Amino acid sequence: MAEKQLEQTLVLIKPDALKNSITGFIFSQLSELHTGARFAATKIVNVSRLLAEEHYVEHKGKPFFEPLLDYIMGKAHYSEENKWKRRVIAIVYLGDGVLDRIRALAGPTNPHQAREERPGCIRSLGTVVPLKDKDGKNIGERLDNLIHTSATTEEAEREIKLWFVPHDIPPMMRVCPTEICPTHYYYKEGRLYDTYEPGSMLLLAPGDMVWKTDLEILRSCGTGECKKGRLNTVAAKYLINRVKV
Ligand code: 3AN
Repeated sequence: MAEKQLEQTLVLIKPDALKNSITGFIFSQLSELHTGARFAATKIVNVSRLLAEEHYVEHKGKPFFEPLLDYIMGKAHYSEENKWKRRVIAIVYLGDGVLDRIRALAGPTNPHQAREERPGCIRSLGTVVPLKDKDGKNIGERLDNLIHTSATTEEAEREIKLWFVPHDIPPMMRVCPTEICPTHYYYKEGRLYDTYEPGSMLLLAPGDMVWKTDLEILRSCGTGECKKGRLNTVAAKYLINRVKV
């Protein structure tokens, strides 16, 4: 009998939830008792612009894109003086039906709508912040909705691979295929190198375990200038918590 594919989802506890100390409430809501979901991985992340842009790539170009980046990077909730507090908690959950169950507990994207339609859901505790341009003209809203949760199986896979490396997740809890990296990869300003360049960061070394798709992207990039978008989907993760953001 073929082994059953485990269902996985990514949850981000965003800076407004941390600032308002409702992390415990969220963990409790998402507990195995309520959702059947089991923790597979968790990490505290100082979100870089690179990672934020990749996470919200589908919203690039929309009027709320820049405020959305400031929000997930913690800039909207923590001043420059308190920038060390800017972080999110990223969690991988596994279990039957976790995508839908956790999305249902999170509730609608817009906290006003959440309060109206699903009182008591997590996002019903969020806020909607009006956005104005420098002349005071209304330019939309920022939805401070406390948590992110993957929308589909495909999105969960893309997002988990963006935030986590295989060894963040116990081997029996990994859903996506892995491969052993046979070579060195260094990264600097959107370029890939196979030997150390001054100022570059080592992304991978021979023997490292990586997502199969990461290696496919790195191989297709070759060295030097790469189709930036694709390289950044891989580089963003290996730079997590390695450089000040
Ligand atoms: P969800 O987080 O419910 O899956 P998405 O993926 O459509 O919703 O949007 C991701 C994030 O982008 C939302 N959590 C919200 O912060 C922001 N966002 C989405 N739509 C809007 C909008 N119309 N105005 C402002 N922010 C938005």
